[in-house]
Formats: sequence, structure tokens, C-alpha cells
Amino acid sequence: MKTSHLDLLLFAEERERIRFLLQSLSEMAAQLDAASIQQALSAIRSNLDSDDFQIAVVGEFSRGKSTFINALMGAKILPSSVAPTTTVLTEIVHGGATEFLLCYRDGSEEASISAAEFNSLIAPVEPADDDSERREFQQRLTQLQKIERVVIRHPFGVEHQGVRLLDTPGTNDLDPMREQITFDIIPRSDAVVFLLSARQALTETEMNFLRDRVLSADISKLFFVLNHSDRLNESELQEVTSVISQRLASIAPGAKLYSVSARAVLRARLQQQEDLEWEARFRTFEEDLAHFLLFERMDSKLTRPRMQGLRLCEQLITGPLTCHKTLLGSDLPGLLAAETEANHRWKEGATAFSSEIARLRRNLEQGGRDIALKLRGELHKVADVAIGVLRQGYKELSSEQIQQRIEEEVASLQRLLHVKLNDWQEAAMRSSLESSHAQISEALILSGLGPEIFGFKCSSEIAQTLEEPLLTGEHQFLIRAGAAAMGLIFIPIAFPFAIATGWFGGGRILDWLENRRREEMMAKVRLSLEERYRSTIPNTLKRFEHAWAMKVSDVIQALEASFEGRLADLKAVHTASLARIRAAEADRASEYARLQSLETRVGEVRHGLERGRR
Ligand SMILES: Nc1nc2c(ncn2[C@@H]2O[C@H](COP(=O)(O)OP(=O)(O)OP(=O)(O)O)[C@@H](O)[C@H]2O)c(=O)[nH]1
Ligand SMILES: [Mg+2]
Repeated sequence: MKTSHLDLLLFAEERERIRFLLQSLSEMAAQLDAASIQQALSAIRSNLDSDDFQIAVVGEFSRGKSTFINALMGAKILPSSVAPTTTVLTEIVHGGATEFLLCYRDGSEEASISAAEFNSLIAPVEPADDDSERREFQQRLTQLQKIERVVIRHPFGVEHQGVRLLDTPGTNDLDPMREQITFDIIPRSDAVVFLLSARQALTETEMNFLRDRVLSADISKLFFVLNHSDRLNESELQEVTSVISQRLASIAPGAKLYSVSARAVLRARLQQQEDLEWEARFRTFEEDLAHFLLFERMDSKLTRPRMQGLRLCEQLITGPLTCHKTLLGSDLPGLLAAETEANHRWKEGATAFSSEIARLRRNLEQGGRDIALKLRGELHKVADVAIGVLRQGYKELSSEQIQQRIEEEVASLQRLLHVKLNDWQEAAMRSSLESSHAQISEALILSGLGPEIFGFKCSSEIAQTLEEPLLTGEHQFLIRAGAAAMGLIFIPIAFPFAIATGWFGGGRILDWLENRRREEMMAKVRLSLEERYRSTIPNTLKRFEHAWAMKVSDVIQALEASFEGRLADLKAVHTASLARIRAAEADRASEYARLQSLETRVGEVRHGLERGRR
């Protein structure tokens, strides 16, 4: 059953009611000189007004996000592979026929590219040795950077009408994509599908991401999907499911976990065969999703602005309103004295704050140097492995097989390094922030801003701005380039060797020549690999150092901006109060009554928002 006309009317009515409440709250914030609250309210209202319903599919790379969406659509539309694949945001919307549309960062659009063009654009394959193909590949990479997102129109379930399904790059992917996922996509999404892998039972990084970036964004509906379930037997799967469910329960009570195999379902659907076991499990998810879209979608669209509005009511009362009232309690001389004292406190607080910020910056910079050192060691290990594989595999393998071997060996190491680097950065950020936490809080209290750090959990939330600037793209390129170089070297060497073979025909000479040529080839290839892997290390380190420096300055700037913003709010309250009280010296009672009535009205808004809560 679809959403009825009555539901739509009720939805529209409730949305109007919430809009009205938020609007009154915003007016009161203006009367209380709380500019930052007004700003937050205007963002909430514009989200409330939008009719789109966005579902983001997120998860670390290779969890099967693209395969999962393909399975949902019953068509292989999005590219997928063992190596990190999805490089741009892809938006799937309901449409009459399948159509691919590129939206560029500069606002321009390119209509209807073909499926093949889309695939080669999103997951470009590094050419082996052809110069013109290489140029084309580079052009594609450049074009890719300019693309903001790809929109795919595709006919799928009627309940999905009006829904935007987002395929995102791995959350442990490169900057700035992850930042975009964290700060833009998740906060704007109405629901999130969080993909996990049965082979890696909810890692620490996933837990942190979930807690700090997804749950904190007031997402009203979250689906947890345990993909790759076919890789375990039933008892292993049960064990993993129970471990994950327990871990999830600690941060997302009542969360339901769907064990699926997106690959099995996609395969069965493409071949139009029933895979009864996996199909049934997948359907459970699909039915819940359809139920949600049909019956709960609209309600969920209203939940978030309600929650956010309630939080802002609280902030308005405990912040600006209380401050106004406190100031009103004193007479003019008292107020002036309070003003002088506040000025003094603000100054002291600001000094304490900046000296702590300077210390924090030094700590973070040291943390970055320590990580760079560890990273250097790990990159050398990767180079050793790449060269080691060549040494072992050279005799019996073809150059293609060698290429594959190196890719497999190095790709798994890189994935591990990705995770490690992420953990090191997060740990460095956390420990530096935690060690500064007490002093920053003191500076805040001194300035009269209250003990909490800018209204967010300092360590975890700020660590959001921090992501791993790793190597995937470049390394993939290098792996392939290394292999291509091997191919290039092999051909000129093999050619004279073949002629010599024909000429002499003798087995021994053949062996001797073969051995020599192979040794020479081996030496050249090794040299080329050494160059490719080792000589890139300084560059990779530089990139890391640069990215870390950017993170550090982002974090510091965020702290400073927040401090300054709140201090400015407080100063504005003081100034306005002073002016008002000076003017209304004669009748302070009326000013008090005004504040009292504002407080009552904020209370009414709060009550109104709570009334809609389920
Ligand atoms: N065995 C098994 N393999 C799967 C399953 N789902 C996906 N895969 C495989 O896992 C690999 C990664 O799948 P993708 O769909 O590209 O994963 P992704 O999360 O989109 O990866 P990125 O775009 O790189 O972040 C591919 O080789 C898929 O065929 C599954 O349920 N079972
Ligand atoms: Mg993908």
C-alpha cells in the first residue's frame, strides 16, 4: 500500500507546524542576540523544506557497497572490484530508462554518457604501455577530479520514487572525499545503510566512524548490513553476527543486522535464477526498506529537525537567555563592574586559550613526525615485498602473472597500511586533544563559556577532520606502471633471444642464453621496481606531511573559530544588555518580564517539538 492522501496531508500539516516552531525560535534567538543559533536554525529549516529523501550507502572500501546497490537494482550498473573502486559520489534516482549524467564541480552537466563510458570513467584501468592510452588515462583522471557526482536514472521499485540512493567511496578513502561524506553527505541524508563485512567483524575504525560521524548526525533511520556473509559457514556467521550485534548494542541499541551476500543475489538476479538462501535473506532487508519508505519515510523526515530544534531550545535557554537574566539582576554600576570583570576574564581566557592552542599545535606536529617515521618504515616494507614477489615468481611466471602477483600481494599490504595509518592518525589526534582538554576547558570556564568544549565531544568530533591521505590511487598506478615497465623491458630482451634460439638451435646455448637474458631482465626489472617503489617514498611522505599539516590547521582553526564565535555571542549579549538596561533603567521590571516571556515561549516551542516526538 502506498502513502495515502491523508498521510500526505498530515505530513504537510506537521511539517508546517515544525517550520512555524523553528521560525518562532529563530525570532527569539534574534531577540536574544544569539546569531549562531539563528544560523543553525536556518540550515535546519532549509533541510526541512526540501522534498528529497536521501539514503546514503556508506562503509569502508570493498565492503560491497556498489555490489549491494547493484543487487538492489537487479542490474550491474555500478562498477565493483577487489581494489578500491568507487571514486566519485554516485546518485541513483528513479527514472524511465537507465541514463548516466555527469555533474561537474563548476555546476555544468553532461547529459547521457554511455554505460561503458561511465565504467571507464569511474574505475579507469591503467593502460599497459601505450603512450596515447596513457595520455587518455591521465585525461580521465583529470576529468574525474572535476566531477562532483554522477547521477544515474534507473527504473526501480515504485516505493523508491523520490528517493536518492547514494553510492559513496570507501569511508577510509582519500581526502577530501571522506570529509565530504562526513560533513556533507551524512548530515544531509535521511537514512543511512551502513555496510559491514562478515570477514572483519566491526573494526575499531568502523565503530568510531559510526559513533562520531553517523550517530552524532541525528540520522533518523539506520540499516546495518553484514555483507560477504557467504564467505562464512552458518556457525561462523552466527558467531560473527552475535559479536557485532553486541558491539552495536553498546552504541546503537535495538539495531537490526541483516546478513546478506550481495554478490550471490546479484549473480542470481542477473542470471534470473533463484538463489533461495541468499535471496530470502536479502528480501528481508528489501521488505524492511520498502516498509520504511512506504510508511515511515515521512515521519523520519520530521524527526531530525525536531531533535535539532530541541537541542537549540536548550542552548538558547542555558546560554544567551540565562546570561541576559544574570546581567539584568545587577544595577547599572553593578553591571558596569560586571562588564569590566567580564572583559578581564575574556582577555585572560583568550590568553590561556591561545597558549594552550599553541601547545596543542606543537603536540600535533610532533605526532605527525612520529607517524611519518612509522609510515616510512612500512612503505619500505611494501617495496621489499613487491621486489620479493618478483624474485620468487620470476622463473615460472609470465609477466602478466607477475603483475597479478604483485598486485595481490601489495594490495593487501596497502589495505592494511591504510587501516594502520588511519589508526595512528586518529590516536595521535585523540591523545593530543585529550591532553589539552583540561586546559582548554579551564580557559573556557575562565571566559564564561562553560566547561564543555564548543558543544561537541572534543576528541572524537574534532578527529573527524582527520583522514588518511594515503596512496591508493598513486600506488595502484605505480603497481601497474611497474608491471608495464616489466613488459616493456621483457619485449626487447626476448626478441634477440628468440633469434639466437633459431640460429643456433642448440639446447645448451639456449639454456645458457635464456639464463643470462633472464638474469639481465631480472636485474633490470628489479632496478625498475626499486625505483618505482622506493623512489616514491619521499613523495608519499611529503604528501602525508602536507595533509597532516592541513588537518592540524583545520583542527586548530575549528577550535579557534568556535571559541571566537561563542565569545562574540557572549559579548553581543553583554553589549545589548547594557544598552537595553541603560535605556530601560527606569523600568527594569519590563525588561525582566520580556525575558521571562521569551523563556516561556522557548519552553512552548520545546513542548511543541516534543509533542511530535514518537
Ligand atoms: N564473496 C562475496 N564477495 C562480495 C560480496 N559483495 C561484494 N563482493 C566482492 O567484493 C569486492 C568489492 O565489492 P564492491 O562492490 O566494489 O565494494 P565497494 O564497497 O563498493 O568498494 P569501494 O567502491 O572500493 O569502496 C568485489 O570483488 C565484489 O565482487 C559478497 O556478498 N560476497
Ligand atoms: Mg564501490
